[in-house]
Amino acid sequence: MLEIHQFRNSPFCLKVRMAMEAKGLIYRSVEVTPGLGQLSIFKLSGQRQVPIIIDGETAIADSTAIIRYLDDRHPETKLIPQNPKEAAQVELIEDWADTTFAKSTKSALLQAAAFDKHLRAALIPEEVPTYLRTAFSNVDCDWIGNINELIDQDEQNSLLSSLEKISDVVKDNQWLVGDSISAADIAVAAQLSLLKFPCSSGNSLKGKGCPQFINDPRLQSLFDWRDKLEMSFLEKRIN
Ligand SMILES: N[C@@H](CCC(=O)N[C@@H](CS)C(=O)NCC(=O)O)C(=O)O
Repeated sequence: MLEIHQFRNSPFCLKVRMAMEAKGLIYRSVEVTPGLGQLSIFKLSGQRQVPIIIDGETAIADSTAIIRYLDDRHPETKLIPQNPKEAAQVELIEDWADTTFAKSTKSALLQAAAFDKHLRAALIPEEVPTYLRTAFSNVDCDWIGNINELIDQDEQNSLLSSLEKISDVVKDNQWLVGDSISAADIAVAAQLSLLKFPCSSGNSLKGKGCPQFINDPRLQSLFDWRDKLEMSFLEKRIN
């Protein structure tokens, strides 16, 4: 059976889980403890980052490479379109989501977590010992100084502006590129998880995230679109 080695709340790991679910693949998740646990990732794949997937004797790292690997072996639901123009559009959107978008969502979540001890507590992986979890979630915000000084406000404004445009697109279109699901939809939906955690993040995190995005009425269609996408995977699994 396919295995994904992951940090549960990593958007890149969610991206790979969504790709496997879109294809209806059965897989097993292996939780990795940040730090020490990454030694096993290094042994398996020659690099330390998650996600990796294990398919028999083969280990593949990097969410983008993993999706191409899965598309070659399980072409049922192609996530990279055959049409060259659409394939190019998908690659551009996926690359934006994995880089610019990922960087800005991470800063936004860091900012939100600095002010919300419940969010901080929920974000710490279960694999981390309880005494450390408690200590970390109770740390006062002073430790980070004035977090607003660390946050690039232009970056956050530009993120908001890009998301509003995508939100308008998904009001009238089910998919970002062409007429079927692609890696573009999955990459964007996965990174959105840090702004508002989806149901699949579990009870302690679902619906939590960055209040300035969660409460923005212009982004509601985007979060609804993401939730609908996740729901369609769940229905696929049940049927
Ligand atoms: N380009 C990689 C990025 C993966 C990545 O950034 N993984 C993070 C978790 S979200 C990680 O493993 N961080 C731990 C580290 O860098 O040591 C991909 O698309 O899979």
